Amino acid sequence: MCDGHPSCNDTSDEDPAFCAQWNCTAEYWKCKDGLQCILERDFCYLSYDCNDKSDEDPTMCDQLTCMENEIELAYLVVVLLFPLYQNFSFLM
Ligand SMILES: [Ca+2]
Repeated sequence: MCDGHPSCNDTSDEDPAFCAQWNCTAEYWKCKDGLQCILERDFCYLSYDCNDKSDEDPTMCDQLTCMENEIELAYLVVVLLFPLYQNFSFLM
């Protein structure tokens, strides 16, 4: 359905008018043109899956990378700094 690969013999599942109304199922994202659903993990994956190439849009992908960095930073604070803080209070 709306993934660029016709599932029906008459390709009606890839009809642009239909796909524009279609909500992607879980773990699928819509391309910017609203006509295709592609797997979430195929976004920013260095290969074009959307016909309009919106899944590799550098502006959007930069933001995604930022989000991941922030999650890693939060993880570092909890995993590394919190035990340090605990040891430090212990020494006091
Ligand atoms: Ca991609």
